[in-house]
Amino acid sequence: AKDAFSWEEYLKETSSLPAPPGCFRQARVPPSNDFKVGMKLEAHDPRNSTSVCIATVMGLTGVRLRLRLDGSDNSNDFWRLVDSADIQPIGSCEKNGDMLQPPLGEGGRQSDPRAAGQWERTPHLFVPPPAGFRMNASSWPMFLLRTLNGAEMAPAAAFKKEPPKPPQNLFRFGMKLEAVDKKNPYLICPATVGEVKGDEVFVMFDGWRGAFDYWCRYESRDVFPVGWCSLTRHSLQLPGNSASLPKAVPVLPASPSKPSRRSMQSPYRLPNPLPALPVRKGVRGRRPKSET
Ligand code: MLZ
Repeated sequence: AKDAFSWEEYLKETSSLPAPPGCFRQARVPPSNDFKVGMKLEAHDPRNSTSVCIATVMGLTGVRLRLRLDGSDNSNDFWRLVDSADIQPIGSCEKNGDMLQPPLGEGGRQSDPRAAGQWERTPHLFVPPPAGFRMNASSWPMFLLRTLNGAEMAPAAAFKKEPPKPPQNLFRFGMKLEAVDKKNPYLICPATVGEVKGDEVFVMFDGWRGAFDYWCRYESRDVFPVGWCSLTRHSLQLPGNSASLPKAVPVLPASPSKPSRRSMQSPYRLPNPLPALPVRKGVRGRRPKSET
C-alpha cells in the first residue's frame, strides 16, 4: 500500500536513530514459524508462571503464536515467540518430573488437595489445569485425556532456542524500536525509549500520549529492533497522531551509573505523560478507530 509505514522516512522526519540490534534479546536472524493452527504444546500459564498447561495454537502472526490454554475461554489468549522459553513440546513437563502441583481454581485459590492426590495416581497426566479451568477439579484428568486424544502436537523442531540476553542494558534515551502493546498484545507499534534506569527501559508509544507506555527489563521479549515486523511479516501499527514527538531526540553516550542525570541532561527531555499537543493534519496516517 502506498501509505504503508516507512521507518526510513519516519526516522528522518523525527531526526531519530533506531536502537541497535545488540540492545535486544532477539535473534539476529529471526527464526522460522513452523507451527500450525490447532497444534498443542505446553506453556507456562501467564497468570501463574510456575504452572505449566496444555495450550493450543489459535493463530500465527509473524514469528509469534496466539495461544489459548485448553480448558479456558477466548478471553485470556496470549502471544509468545516461537523461540520463547515459556513454551515446550507436550511431554516436556513429565520428562522433567517437575509437574505435580495442585490446580489453581477461580481467583488463584488452591483447590481441594484430594483432587491433586487423584492426579498422583495418573502419572501421565502430571499437568495442572489452567487458572481459568471451570469444571470440578476431579474432572481434569479426563478433560486432559480428551483434549490430547487425537490432537496434533507441535513437533520439537518447531520450538527454537531462546536467544541469550545482551550482557547489559544498551538502550539509550530517544532510540526507536518496535514494541508489543501490552494492553493490545496482538499489536506491535513504533516506540521510543523514554528513559533508562538500571536494567529497566521505559517504552513510549509514538503518538499515544503515554496511555500505553510501560517499563520493562532490557532483555524483554516484547521489544524488537526497527525492521523486525517487516522482516518477520508481522503487521506494524502506524504511530498514533495524538501528540507529536520533538523534532530532534539526541541519542546520548552511555553512562550506566547515572541514569537519571543522563536523561536530565537532554534538552529535549519529555515530560511524562506527554502533554496534549495540537494534532498535525495528515502527517502519519489515521488513528485506528475504536478504543478497544
Ligand atoms: N483499540 C485501540 C488500539 C490502540 C493501540 C495503541 N497502541 C500503542 C485504539 O484504537 O485506541
